[in-house]
Amino acid sequence: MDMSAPEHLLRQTDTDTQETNEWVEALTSVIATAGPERARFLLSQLASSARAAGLNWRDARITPYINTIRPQDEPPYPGGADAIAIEERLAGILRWNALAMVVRANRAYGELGGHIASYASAADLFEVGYNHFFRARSADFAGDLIYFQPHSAPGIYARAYLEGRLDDNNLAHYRQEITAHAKEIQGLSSYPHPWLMPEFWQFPTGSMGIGPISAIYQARFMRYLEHRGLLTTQERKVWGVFGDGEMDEPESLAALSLAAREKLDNLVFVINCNLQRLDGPVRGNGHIVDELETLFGGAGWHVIKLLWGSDWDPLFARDTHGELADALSCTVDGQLQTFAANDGAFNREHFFGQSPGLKALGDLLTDEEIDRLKRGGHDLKKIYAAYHAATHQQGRPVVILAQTKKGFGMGKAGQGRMTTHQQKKLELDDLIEFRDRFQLPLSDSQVEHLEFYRPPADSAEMKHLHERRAALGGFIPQRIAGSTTVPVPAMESYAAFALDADNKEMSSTMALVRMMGGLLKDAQLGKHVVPIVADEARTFGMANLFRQVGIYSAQGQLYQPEDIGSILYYREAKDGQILEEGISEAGAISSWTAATSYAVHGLPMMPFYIYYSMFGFQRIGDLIWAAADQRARGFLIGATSGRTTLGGEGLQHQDGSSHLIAATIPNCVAYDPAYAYELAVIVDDGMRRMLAQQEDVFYYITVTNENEAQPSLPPDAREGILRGLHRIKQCDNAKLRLLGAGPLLKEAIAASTILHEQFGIEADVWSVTSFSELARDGMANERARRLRHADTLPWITQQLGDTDVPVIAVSDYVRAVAESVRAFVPAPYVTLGTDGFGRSDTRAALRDFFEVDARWISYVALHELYADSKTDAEWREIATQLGLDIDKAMPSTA
Ligand SMILES: Cc1ncc(C[n+]2csc(CCOP(=O)(O)OP(=O)(O)O)c2C)c(N)n1
Repeated sequence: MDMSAPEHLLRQTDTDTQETNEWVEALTSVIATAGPERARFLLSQLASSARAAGLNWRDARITPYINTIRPQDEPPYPGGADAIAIEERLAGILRWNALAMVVRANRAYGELGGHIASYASAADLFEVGYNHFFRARSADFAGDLIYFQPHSAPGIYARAYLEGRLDDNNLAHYRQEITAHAKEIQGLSSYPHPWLMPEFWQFPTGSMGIGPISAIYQARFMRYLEHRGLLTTQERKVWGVFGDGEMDEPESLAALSLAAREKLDNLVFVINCNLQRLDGPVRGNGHIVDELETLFGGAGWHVIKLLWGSDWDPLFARDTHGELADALSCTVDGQLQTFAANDGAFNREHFFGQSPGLKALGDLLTDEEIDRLKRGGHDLKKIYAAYHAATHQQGRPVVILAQTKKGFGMGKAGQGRMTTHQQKKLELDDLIEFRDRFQLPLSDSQVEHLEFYRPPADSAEMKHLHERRAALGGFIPQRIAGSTTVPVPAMESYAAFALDADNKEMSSTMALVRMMGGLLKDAQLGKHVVPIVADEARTFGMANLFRQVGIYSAQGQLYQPEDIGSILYYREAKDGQILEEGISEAGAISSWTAATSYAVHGLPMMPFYIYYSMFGFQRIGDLIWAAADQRARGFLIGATSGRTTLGGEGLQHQDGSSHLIAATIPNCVAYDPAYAYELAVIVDDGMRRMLAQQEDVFYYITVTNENEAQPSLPPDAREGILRGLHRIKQCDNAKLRLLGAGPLLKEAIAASTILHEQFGIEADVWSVTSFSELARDGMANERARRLRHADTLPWITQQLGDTDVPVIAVSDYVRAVAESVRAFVPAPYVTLGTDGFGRSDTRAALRDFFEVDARWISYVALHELYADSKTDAEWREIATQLGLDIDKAMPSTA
C-alpha cells in the first residue's frame, strides 16, 4: 500500500445512495434488536460470501480519522469536572517548570541542550497516567512499569518537584550532573539513565527504539516469570510512552507480532502522535496515525485512535453526512501541522473554508474557540477513556495513537513550528504568553527569572496530586534495587569436570553448556538461571537442555513434535525455562535485559544469552549499552568466537572485534578464556560478584567450538585468571615471553616448542584471559601513581617483572585488543592479531592467512630477538624453514 498518498483515505464514490442506506439501516436495526454479536456474525458471513464470489474484498485496515471510542461510550471522569480542572492546571504548571528548567540551563550555559516541545505535547498523556493509572510499587503491589519518552524527561522531573521529591537545586542542575555533584546535589540527567540516577529511573530509553522493544520483552518476561511460578505479576501493566517519529526505528516495530502472539494484555503503548519529529513532519504527505494503525492492527494489537477532543464532539454530531470526518481523513499530516502552528482565523479560512458544509460548522465557533479546539491527546476526558479501555482489554496488547500538537501552548514561539524540537530559548514576550495561556500565578518578574513554581501545600492542586499518588501506591518513577540474594553454589558442584579435566578433549562451548546444565540442576540457583538463544541452541550443543528444562511457550505445546521419540526432543512447555527467541538478536538481548532487571521485580535472575559472537556487540551493541546503563547483571556468551577459530564460515560470521567493543563498556567484564578451568573460575566469580555481592557488572565471555585437550586447574591460578594473566609454562633462562589469548594460546604454546626444538630458544608462555581487565587495571594504577594516591603496579607489570625479555602477544581479535596493554608491559612488546575481513577456510589456513599461527609467532619472536643481526637472506631461510610465505599480501588489505 502506498502510505504516502492520501487517496487511500478517500471514500469510494457512492453510485446508489438509496441502496446504501437500506443496507446501513438493516445493519443498524440488527445491532439494535439482536445485538453486536449477531451484527459481527453477519458481517463475517457477508465477507465470506464476498470471498466465495471472488470479490477479493478485505476490510481496509484503516478506520476513519476520528476517535475509536464514541462519546457515549466514555466512562465518567473520576472526580468529574473539578478534577479535570485541577489536573489541567497541574499540567500547565508542569509544562512551565519543565520549560523553565531547560531555558535556565541554556541561559546559564549556551552549550546545554534540552527539549521543551516534546513534553509540552505529552504532558496531558502523562498526567492522566499519573493521576489515574500508573500504579507505584507499594507494600502489597509490585508496581506498573513505565517506559518514558526520553526527551520528555524535564516534565517527569517537574512532576517529581511538585511531589517534593526534587527541589529547586535539583531542577537548577538539569544537565549539570558534574557541577551538581561537586556541590553534593543530585543533578538531573538529560534522559532516563538508571546508571546516573539509580534511585529514580528504571529504564534507559534515550536511544530511540530501545524503549519500545524493551517494553515488549519486559511484559513478556513478566509472563514467563508468572508461568514458571517465580512471580505473581498481579495484573501489573507495562506502559510505554513513545514518539510517533520513534516508531520509524526498526527496533520499535520489531517485536509487535510477538506481543500479539503472546497475548500480552499487560502491555499498553501510548504513541504521542504530534506528527512531528526533529527535522519536520513524520509523514508530511500521509497520516502516521493510519500507518501505525495498519502496522499495529495487522500485527494483532488492539488499536485505539485518540484524535480529537470533546469540543469536536458537537461538530461531529452535526456532521451527518460525514463531511467533517472525510475532510480530516483527507488532510495530510504536514497540513495538520500547519493548522497547529496557526490561529483560529487561519484554521477557519483554510480548514473550515473548504466547503459550504464545513464552513457552516466553523460558523458555530468563534476564532478563539477554533483556536482552542483540542486534539485528543490534550483532552483529559478522552485520554482517560482510552486508558480505561486499554487497561480493560483482554487477550491483546493495546496501542493508543494519541494526536497532539508539538510544543502545545508555546504559541508562535513553538507550537507546531518546524524547528520546535530544538527550541530552548524563549523571548520574554513568549514566556509571558505561555504564562497567560496556562493562567499561571506568576508575576512578570518571576517569569523573566524563570522561577520554578510549586503551589502551596494546602492548594487544591497539591492536595489532589498527593491524594491521587497515595491512591496509586506512591511515586513513580522510582528504582528500588533491593537486596534479595540467591546462594551461589560451589563451582566444584557443577564444574568439577572442568577443574579436573586431566587433558580430556572438549571445546569451551561444550564446557559452558555442561556447566549451565549443572547450574540448572542446582536446588537453589537452578530456577533463577535463564538460558536465552536466538535460534542457535543446536549450533552450541544445547539441544539436551530442550528436554531437561523445556522451551518456554505461553501456550505450552499444541502439536506432537516430529522428534517426540528422541530423548532430546523439541519440548515446548508453559513452564519451560529456555527463552528461544528465534532469529532476532535484538529480541534475545531485550529478553536478557528484562531478565537482568532484579530492580524491577525484586527477584534476582541469572540470564545466560548465548549467541554467535559476531552478532552481538556489532549487531546489537546499542541494546547492550542500554543494558549496561540499566545496571544489568548476567552473562553474555559470545560463542563460535574468534576470527580464525570459526573455520569455514566466512567474513560475516567470524568475529575479530567483539572484545574491542566490550572493553568500551565500563561495567562489562570481558574474558576470552582458553581453557575450561579458566571458564569455570570466571563463571564462578561472575556469579559471586553479581548475585552475592550485588555488583552492577555483567560478564561477556567468548567461547569457541574448537576441541582441545583441557588441562586441570593449576593451584594458585585463580587470581591470575580473574585479573587477566597467568603463567602456564615457565622455563629456565627464558629469552622470550609468549602471551596467548583464548583459542590462540595453543599456537603460542606450539611456538614455544618450535623455538625450543628448531632454534634452541626457551620461551615462557602466559595465558591472557582478559586484555580489557589488564588494561583497566593498568590505567587505574597509572592514574593512582600519577595523582600520588598509591604506588602499586598494574597486574601485568608485576607479573612480567623487572626484566626486558621481549613479550609477544597474540589473540584471535584485531591487534588493537592486545595493543591496549602496551603502556603497562615493562619490556619490548610485539602484538599479533586478526585485522582484516574473515573468509572461509580451515582454521589452519586462516591462521596462516592472518599470520597468527605457531610458525608466524615463532618468526616474529625470532625477529624480535635478532632483527639486525641477520641478513635478508637469512630471514628468508628461516621463513622457508618455518614454511612461511613472507611475500604474501598483508591480510588486512587482502
Ligand atoms: C537512535 C536515536 N537516534 C536519534 C536520536 C535523536 N533524537 C532525539 S528525539 C528525536 C526526534 C523524536 O521525534 P518523535 O519520536 O516524533 O518524538 P517527539 O519529540 O516529536 O515527541 C531524535 C531524532 C535519538 N535519541 N536516538
